[in-house]
Amino acid sequence: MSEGRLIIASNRLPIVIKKENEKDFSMTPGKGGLVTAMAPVLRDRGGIWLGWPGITDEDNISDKKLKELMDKGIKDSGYDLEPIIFSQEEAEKYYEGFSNEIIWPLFHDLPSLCNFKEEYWNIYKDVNERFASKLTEKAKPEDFIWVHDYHLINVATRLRKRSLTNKIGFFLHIPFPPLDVFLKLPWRREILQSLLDYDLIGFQTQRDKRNFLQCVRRVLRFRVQARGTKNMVYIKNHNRKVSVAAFPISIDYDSFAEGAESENVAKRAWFLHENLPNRTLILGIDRLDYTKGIPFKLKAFKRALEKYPELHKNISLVQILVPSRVHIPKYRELKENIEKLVGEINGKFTELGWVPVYYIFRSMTREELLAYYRTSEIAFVTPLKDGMNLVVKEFCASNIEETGVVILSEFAGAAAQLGEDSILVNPYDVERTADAIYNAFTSDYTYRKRRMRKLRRSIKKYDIFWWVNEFLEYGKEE
Ligand code: GDG
Repeated sequence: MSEGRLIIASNRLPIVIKKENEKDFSMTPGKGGLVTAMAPVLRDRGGIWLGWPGITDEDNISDKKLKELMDKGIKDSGYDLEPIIFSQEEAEKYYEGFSNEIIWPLFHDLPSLCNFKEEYWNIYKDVNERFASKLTEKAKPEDFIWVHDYHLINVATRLRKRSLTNKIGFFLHIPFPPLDVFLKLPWRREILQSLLDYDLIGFQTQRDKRNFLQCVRRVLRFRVQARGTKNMVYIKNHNRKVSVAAFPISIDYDSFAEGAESENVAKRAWFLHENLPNRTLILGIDRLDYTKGIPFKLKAFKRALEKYPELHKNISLVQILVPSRVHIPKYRELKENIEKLVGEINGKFTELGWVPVYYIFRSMTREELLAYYRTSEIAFVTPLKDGMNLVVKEFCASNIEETGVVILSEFAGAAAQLGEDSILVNPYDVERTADAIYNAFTSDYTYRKRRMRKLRRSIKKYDIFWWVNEFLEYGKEE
């Protein structure tokens, strides 16, 4: 690969524009790990980030206003933003439809939640074509194009049709399902063929990579060639060689560790402790999503209180639920179900001076989040399936006293890296997860210290900067 610029395409831009009223728009710059990690590379190599700023054509933003907000969002960052504004129909059928009602549930092994509609697939391809058209316009032949996630799987196919010869990489942030689940997708051949139009395909874990390779072998009957290194395999797609590897995503470890030590976070953490004295806090932070397994988690907590009376008055679950996709009926139902379970637990067990579950339904500032991470003794991370799960890594990085314990679902991508030093659970197994809570609660200091040190060391070593470099290094290989 050449040393050209880096061109990133992702569904969302690293800024969000929102219509406030008839005349006004607001702009919030993204602060996630991906933006932080990409920023230095984009600055060094120069580049462009393409994506959706969050508004549709019905919001009627003027070109001038859009440019003004874009410029403000990336000021002095050394790269450009290229907005793709969707129509209302595209937002509904490509984003909410194909991406979130088909790929998202299917790839999380929940085919019964899929709404397979041909129309969604057609609009998905159209939107991928729009990204490809913009990329063709902007990319020079030596630039490396890095496409992110399940919304844009079809982009490389569209670029190849336009005879673009750039090296193109793709990273899937969510899991790749096993063969028997993937086979249910009506467009299974097209999706696999689309992925094989990339030069490099990155998955979160070896599990996802294996699932993908099995689908390629069985559905397309392609040969898969292992190379010398453990991680990398090649697939011959006609006259091109496609590289496939696992790259577990991570966080900006230092910024969490340093943030947790800051005075403001320490003050907030102290305040939380003051209000909840002599109590072990077990923390869950999840986006409102059925893949996060929150009802099972609550049932396990309830079961733990039933089985182990010594937990009464000595432990509280802080469950932070971050609003997401709330206009979709399935998500609203999930929220109601969660709130009903919280009500049941608190109704049954609350005593004077002790509330078993603190339930918070809103977004947090980063400082608040860090204070909860720092104050809690146990992380309770039990998704039914998750590409990686960054919350667990953030909890460990923020656990500067190194005495925290992690209860982790074996179905989170993070389990491959952190499983050995966590208490692993099958989230569907309420009885054993309840026991895991008790074990975490009663685990001794030396045991906690040893394991948390190892967890933190591993997350520090393989941080988000490692991840970006690793992917781009592989991208350079011939
Ligand atoms: C997808 C994959 C994969 C959450 N609430 C607040 C807040 N957050 C931040 C957390 C964390 C992130 O959001 C959530 O990341 P996860 O990894 O847990 O989950 P997804 O959003 O589903 O992400 C996942 C990830 O992509 C990366 O590849 O790990 O498997 O599903 O960083 O801190 N941040 C703030 N306030 C909140 O209220 N500030």
